[in-house]
Amino acid sequence: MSTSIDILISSVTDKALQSIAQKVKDGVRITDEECLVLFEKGSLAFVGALANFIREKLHGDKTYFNRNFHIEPTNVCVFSCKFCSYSRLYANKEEGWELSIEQMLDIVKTYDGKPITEVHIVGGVHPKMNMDYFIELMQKIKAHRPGLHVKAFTAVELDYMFRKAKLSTAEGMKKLHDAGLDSLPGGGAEIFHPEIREQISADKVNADGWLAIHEEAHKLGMHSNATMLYGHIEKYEHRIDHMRRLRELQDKTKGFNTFIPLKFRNHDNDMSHVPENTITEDMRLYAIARIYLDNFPHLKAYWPMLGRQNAQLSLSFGVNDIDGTIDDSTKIYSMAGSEEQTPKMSTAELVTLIKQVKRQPVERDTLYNVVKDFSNVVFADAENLAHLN
Ligand code: V47
Ligand code: SF4
Repeated sequence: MSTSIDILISSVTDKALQSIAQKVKDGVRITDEECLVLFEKGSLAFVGALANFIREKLHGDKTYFNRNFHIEPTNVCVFSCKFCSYSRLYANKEEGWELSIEQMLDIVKTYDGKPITEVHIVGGVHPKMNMDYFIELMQKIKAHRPGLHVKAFTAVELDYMFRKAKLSTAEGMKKLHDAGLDSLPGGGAEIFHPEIREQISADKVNADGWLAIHEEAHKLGMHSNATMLYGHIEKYEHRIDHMRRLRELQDKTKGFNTFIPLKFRNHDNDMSHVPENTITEDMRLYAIARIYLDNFPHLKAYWPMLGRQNAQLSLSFGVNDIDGTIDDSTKIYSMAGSEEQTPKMSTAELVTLIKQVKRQPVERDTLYNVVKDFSNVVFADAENLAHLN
């Protein structure tokens, strides 16, 4: 009996696409040139079917989410990324904020007794929030709630912190890890290729620096995520270059958990004249990333940025994770124009969203240990829960 991938292989007439489909069926890695063929010639249906084949081979219908919240210590930032709608030069009453350690601990305490497993801490690069400040924060969070997984600091924040403290990456990472830092989020990667990086975020850590920081974390046994800010001025070649660098590091360390493509949103920033990607292109990108990044276990659609309805759609294009409950604790995407102006979903809403597209909702912790399988959990008013935008 033919499987659906056999039917796909026999139905496609283009030889290059046919050979890529055969590789996917055989579990063979595709090359950069083949990835370009997918971007240039692969229809949404074709790349979607291949990505879905891989997703189901790896995870079946399992779709992960977690219960988390964010803390954004500040939006004051010494850098000036052109796509950023969030950063400010100073803290002032209207627009800039800078939280004290006590204020951040108070946020953590609002979740006392609630079944949250992760806090995600990222923000701007404040010239006065240094290594000691964040070591104290890590220690105090862990003293208050030892079981809470602390996923914190982009490589951009870490690079600045370590350089200011005159520490090597290895020394700095070890100090933060000892203080309670459990893993790294994937932010700050943007587009690695200098042709683009120099135009959109010239003054922050470059590709090699970003990769070296993640490699160091992996050496200490920590896991991390990787992102790519796509859909602006980059070309397909730049996306492939970005993913190749990640795939190479992952071959070496196996420390990445998840790849998270971040869709450029164009509201109120220095790149507002650049149109946003279409949803079709978003889905093609997710699918192609799933096909190319054969050594990444997970592919995440971050719903506060993509919108919950599109995140739901992405579950048919290779995605097997939609991040977490968030609890309206991040402003990065609402300020950049996302339709999710107060990003917050209850567990019931997330579960319903996943079930509506006939997938299996599984709560995970940050490291993808299963917390609870929600397949058979029925919420009283499930039909009314997923408020699609
Ligand atoms: O590095 C900033 C992006 C990132 C815009 O690891 C923008 O689990 C689109 O990395 N349009 C920070 N994107 C957020 C981040 C992240 C988010 C969720 C989960 C994880 C994880 C990591 O946000 C920045 C930048 O690439 N960003 N401005 C914008 N206008
Ligand atoms: Fe600063 Fe991050 Fe915004 Fe760049 S993206 S300006 S590093 S807050």
